[in-house]
Amino acid sequence: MSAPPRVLSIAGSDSSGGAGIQADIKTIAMLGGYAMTAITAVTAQNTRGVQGVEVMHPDLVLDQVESCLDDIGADAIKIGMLGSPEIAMLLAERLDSFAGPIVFDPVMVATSGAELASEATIAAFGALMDIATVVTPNLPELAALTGQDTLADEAIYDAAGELASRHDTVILAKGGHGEGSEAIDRIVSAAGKIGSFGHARLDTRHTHGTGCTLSAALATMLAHRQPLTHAVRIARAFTFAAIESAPGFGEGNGPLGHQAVRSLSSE
Ligand code: PXL
Repeated sequence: MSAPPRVLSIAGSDSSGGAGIQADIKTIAMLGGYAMTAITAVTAQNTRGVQGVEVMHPDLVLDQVESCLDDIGADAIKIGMLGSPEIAMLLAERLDSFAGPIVFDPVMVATSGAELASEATIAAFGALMDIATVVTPNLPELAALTGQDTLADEAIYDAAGELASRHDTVILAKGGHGEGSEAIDRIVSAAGKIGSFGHARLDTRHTHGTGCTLSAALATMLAHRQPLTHAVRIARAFTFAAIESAPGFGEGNGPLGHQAVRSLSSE
């Protein structure tokens, strides 16, 4: 058996196991990758909300990254919750020389509504978008990153294109927070539209960790050396299947059912 592709997740810990580092490890492992982690913040959290947060010292975050890259190495990196602007800036500097794909999920708010990034941290997102291969904002995040309150459907491509050009990256604008019966995800590079994927909107409150799952799945498929649009296709299929397999835990926005999804990487 050949060695699994190595994926480093740099993100926050979610004690309830639905989002953040925990969702990433489950996703990476289910898709045949080897998961490593650098924890930026520890949250006390459940399906109802976030009860506490402690952000790691920036040096310890960087030490975790260094420990992984210096010895085992990584075929792809996923970046999620950052914790502080200092952590964001240090990571941008350190990962500028990383040769593999970097997926940056610009996490701002949890599904429960809890704030996961301060304004100062969001202001530092630009440096990470500059070094990212793909950035995966949802619609509220895309609006915020382009200085708008909300985004009409017709404005999504332009906003994503503007962001892609400004940071010379690819934007996967996730449509899950939009209106209508179909959720449309759009992929745009600095050179223009790459494609779009639609899926019937799923009517469920169990979506805690959906963004983390999608970005970790995308990083894993890129680590498997899949071309970008195919990697997005598999990552979406995995995420939708995990939503459909949600165990129904908790009184709020429950976790996905990562364990129920098998062998999508060989599809
Ligand atoms: O899905 C956003 C997210 C990212 N990181 C952590 C989280 C969440 C959502 O709850 O808890 C640690």
